[in-house]
Amino acid sequence: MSRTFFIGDIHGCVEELAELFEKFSPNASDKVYQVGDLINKGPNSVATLEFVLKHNIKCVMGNHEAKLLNILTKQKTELTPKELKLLDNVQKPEWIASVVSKFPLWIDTGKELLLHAGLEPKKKTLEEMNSKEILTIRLWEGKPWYEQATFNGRLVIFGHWAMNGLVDFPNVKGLDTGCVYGKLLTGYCPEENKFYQVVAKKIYAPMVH
Ligand SMILES: [Mn+2]
Repeated sequence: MSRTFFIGDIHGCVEELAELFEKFSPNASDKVYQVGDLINKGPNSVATLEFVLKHNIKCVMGNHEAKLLNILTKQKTELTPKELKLLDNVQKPEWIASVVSKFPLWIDTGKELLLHAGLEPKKKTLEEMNSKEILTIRLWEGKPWYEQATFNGRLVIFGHWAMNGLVDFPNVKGLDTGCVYGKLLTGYCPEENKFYQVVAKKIYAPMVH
């Protein structure tokens, strides 16, 4: 039986990504996906994307990829200090942009729905949802979005919420376990109903929002 593997937020932690990938050890018929936020904050955004391309890992857009794409549409003089910092944190921003601009906002495998932050409650279709919410939602009216939204019986898989940590309910899995903050990189295989985890080699960035 072929397996599916979903990987959480990487933020340039390519060594931990390689270790997690090795732990899962996909064969040729297995499919590997990633929840977005591959770049920025951590040690090596370029090597992370090279790894993803080499191993045919299918990724959705994260808010950090979207931010970089937005930054590159502006003049340098228009950028905020935070935007300049992002640009400074990634090597080869133009090359990164050419790769991540192809990432979709969501991937529907027919069994699982993969997106970066979550679903906007009270909307029936993904097309109706605000893309900003898909990329950044955490709370909706003061409560986690996943207590208020489901999607056509799919297992919804998301990242983006390192402070909240691992989310493990039958219909929803949250995979951002803060690797770049010195915690864990997490993957999930639905066929095995199993989480795979790797401990971060160090604290690469302080946990702030
Ligand atoms: Mn994010």
